[in-house]
Amino acid sequence: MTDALLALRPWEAPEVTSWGRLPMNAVDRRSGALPLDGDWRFQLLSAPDAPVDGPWSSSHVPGVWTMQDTDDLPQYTNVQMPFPEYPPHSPAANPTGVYEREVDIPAEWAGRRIVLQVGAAESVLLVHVDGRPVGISKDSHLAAEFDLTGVVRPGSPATLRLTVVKWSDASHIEDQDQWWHGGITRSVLLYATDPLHLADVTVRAAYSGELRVDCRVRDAGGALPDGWYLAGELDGQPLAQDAEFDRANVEDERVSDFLGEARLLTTVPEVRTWNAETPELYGLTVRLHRADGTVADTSRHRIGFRDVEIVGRDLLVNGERVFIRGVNRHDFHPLTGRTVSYDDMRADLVLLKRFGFNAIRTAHYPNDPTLYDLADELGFYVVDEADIESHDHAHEIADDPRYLNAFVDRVSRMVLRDKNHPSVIIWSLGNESDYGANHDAAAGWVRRHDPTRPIQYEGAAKLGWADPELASDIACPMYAPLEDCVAHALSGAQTKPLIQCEYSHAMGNSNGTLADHWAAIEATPGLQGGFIWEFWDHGILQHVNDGRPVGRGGAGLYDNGVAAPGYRWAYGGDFGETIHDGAFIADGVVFPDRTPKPAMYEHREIAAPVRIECFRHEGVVLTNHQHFRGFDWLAAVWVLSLEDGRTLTAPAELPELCPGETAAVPLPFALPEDGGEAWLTLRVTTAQDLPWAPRGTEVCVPQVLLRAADVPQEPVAAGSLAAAGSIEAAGSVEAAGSVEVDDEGLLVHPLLTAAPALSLWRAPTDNDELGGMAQRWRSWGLDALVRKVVSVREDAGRVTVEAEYAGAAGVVRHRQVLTPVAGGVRVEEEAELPEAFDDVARVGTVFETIAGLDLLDWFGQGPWESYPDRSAGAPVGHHSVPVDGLFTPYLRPQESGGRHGVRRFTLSAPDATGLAVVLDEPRQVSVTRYRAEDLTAVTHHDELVPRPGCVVHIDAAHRGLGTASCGPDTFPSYRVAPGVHRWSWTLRVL
Ligand code: IPT
Repeated sequence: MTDALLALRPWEAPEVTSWGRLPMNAVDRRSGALPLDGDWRFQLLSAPDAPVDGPWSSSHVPGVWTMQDTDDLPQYTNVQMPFPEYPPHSPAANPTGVYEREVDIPAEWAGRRIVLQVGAAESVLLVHVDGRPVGISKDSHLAAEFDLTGVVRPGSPATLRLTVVKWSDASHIEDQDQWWHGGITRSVLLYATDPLHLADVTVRAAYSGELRVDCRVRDAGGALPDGWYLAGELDGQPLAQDAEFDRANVEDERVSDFLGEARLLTTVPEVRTWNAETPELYGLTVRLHRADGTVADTSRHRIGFRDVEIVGRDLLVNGERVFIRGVNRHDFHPLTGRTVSYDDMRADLVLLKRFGFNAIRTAHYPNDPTLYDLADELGFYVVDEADIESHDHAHEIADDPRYLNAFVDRVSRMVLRDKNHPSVIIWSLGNESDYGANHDAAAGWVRRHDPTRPIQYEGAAKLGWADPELASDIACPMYAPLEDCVAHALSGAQTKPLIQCEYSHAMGNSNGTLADHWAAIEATPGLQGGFIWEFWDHGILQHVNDGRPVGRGGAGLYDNGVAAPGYRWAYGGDFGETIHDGAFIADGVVFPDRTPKPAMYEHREIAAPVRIECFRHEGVVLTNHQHFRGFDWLAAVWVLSLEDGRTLTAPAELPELCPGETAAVPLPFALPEDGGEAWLTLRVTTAQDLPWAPRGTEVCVPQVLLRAADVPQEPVAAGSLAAAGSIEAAGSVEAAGSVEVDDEGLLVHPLLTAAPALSLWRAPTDNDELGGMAQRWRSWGLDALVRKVVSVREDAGRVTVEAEYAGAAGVVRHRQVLTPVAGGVRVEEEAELPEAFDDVARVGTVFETIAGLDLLDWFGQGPWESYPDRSAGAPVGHHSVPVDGLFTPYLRPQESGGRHGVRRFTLSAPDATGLAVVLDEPRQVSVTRYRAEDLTAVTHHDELVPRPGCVVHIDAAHRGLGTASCGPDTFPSYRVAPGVHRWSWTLRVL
């Protein structure tokens, strides 16, 4: 017998968005339900209509089968679809998971309405109970509910079968930039209600304290009995009901199960309002009472009082133009794929709070419902995005009437689910799906249903940032050049808030110019922020030997961003996929184990609630850079770092400042007259335990220069090198001893295994590769320059070495002047780059040391990795990090581990022997175990073999990181120009 559901072939019918599925609503049924999570019987079929006759294995629910014990493995594509069929078609080979289990329907549910909720299944769900067809659902990231009342018998077992078809018409509108999986990704449960039940609750809680709660009731038939009433309470205080139920017209027998609606109203005096800084919540309970006063149904909510509106070109929360310091977040876990636990989500948000983020875009689908509870509680502004991305076939689908239902269905179901969350401030119609009538239809639905929030859609906004006709209230571009944003804001034509839905692509070693972006955003009315792409590096933990995903049992097999030996973080292509998009999936600000990348520290500082504006004779000028609160949640300590090695600390008293206010506080120290360059840092921490940070958690480390370094003394070298000046800030320059060079003019030194040589290249970052720079560098031959010594001259102990470094597209002239100084050698260098080398990676020195020098101490920016266009998060000070801890393990090995603004450093062994280097001025330095070519020779971090010694780079100039893997390159001011570069440094033995 043909199965009725299968006979519909719903996987090839975009018009069919569901069948037998209950309307979405905001009544939370998670408590008091019968959980059905756990191991289910499982068969993976080759196609949805293949017979279910194989042996049963088992599969964990919630979970994706692609990360469990099947042959259907994860596959990563970005824009391209993983199969060639055009919409609405799907491939004949279509993995289909059949999940089965028995459920004992509680006897006490007799007479009640029994509902099955499937949290999420991708991409088509077919439900059978005891072999009978019950329903169909699509929309992979929202729950589906089915009424089983007439299908199951309380007190008896029932067999549930959930069939999940992986590929369908819906896949074409779920073409997000992420791994493709199949399975049931969120919890499954059963619950029971009275037949007459709360069908939906809609809360409007305003900044003024006004509260309106609209409740709908339904029954499977019949009229609303007399005397039933609704009651509610807010934090224990009863709410007034404004009127009787407004009943539906039930005279017409054919009228649906909708019975009526009622409203609860109140105004809370002196309401504690909600915003992302002080997320005050109230507990709302709504009860449906029978005529005798007993409770028929209850719905509990945590609500927040706040307003969202657009006034002019500003998005206002509670009347304030708030900055949106956002990130795009997928539901992701390296062991479970798309299934995330409460603890995981909480950890995500706690980390984001600690690093200054205040907003999340739920890219590119509604995230797990718990995420919104946590956003309400911890304080985030959420752009809630519908599960629509038709990237590969965007143009065909946006106006395809066969997909009209799906667009409206997905957007409206998201709104119906999430409308009561104070955190949700904007609805997004989806991502990268062109723009068509289907979007306007969905936008129309939202505008009517929820006029309290703006909508945004990048695909519409890009047709005209100021165009009022388009279905986007926000100008929400992705990866727009900063100058375009500023120009728009200054043009006089801006009509909508400009908040980039994606910017600062965090792939590999990236997020260059973030601080420049924020300087412009804060200085330019009309610019309000954006959402970094993205939170996660989606590396899946994989066994190296057999290439299988590790799955749920892998906890503990990674640490500090690195997989344990024998494992690695898989990216596109690592599961044998032929169609894939490689490491483009590793583009987050955290590693797959949630270890923050250095860019997170950059963000934290940019988002600092306390700013040091400047140091003036009257003291240190501080600003409260928040929107809603003072400094009472913060504690602080002053730290004075002197170049000579001294560090002084003093307690700090933060002034009472309202948001936006500035005040000068006295300098906490008498600045010592000696000691050279002096930096004052305010180390700001949490003053008490917060839900997202224990007391004492560092919040920011703003800094101000109190005294600049002494001006270098008289030049010492002859000729054009003189311009480089002395590298000695305070030391003597008298010649001492001699310098030894070999036949090639290369320095011979007992602590060096490779002599100082010129370096113009770095292991290309993802930005360098995808932005085309790496290709140019290779074509110029920068990765394989051939050195030829031209002359070696000795003059009074000083050796001058002239050399040429030849690449395919030009020759670089290089001169080193080696002067013996007490305990070491001063190296003065000059390199002249031909015009053809107009944008190189670096100009500097590279040398290698003997093994055993395992600790780097430096005075400069740190302790985090920093680069010329990403150095705001690294204060100047005395830092000390083991060499092995300096390298950042980006998933695809690349330039990594640099430190910006280094003035001097030592590399030492445990017995304090080693070397010391003093630089002529603050320089980019890196000390790692890898040569640039070591990093480029491999594709994954686990393949790297550390060298025993150190590879040390001292750069006169180093190209910024930019974000060119997707978006703008670094600014011209951070690029390395051709022509003459000069630098100098002194090497001494400790
Ligand atoms: C943009 C996508 O919206 C996002 O999902 C991700 O793919 C990002 O880029 C890059 O990682 S689309 C891009 C083609 C601009």
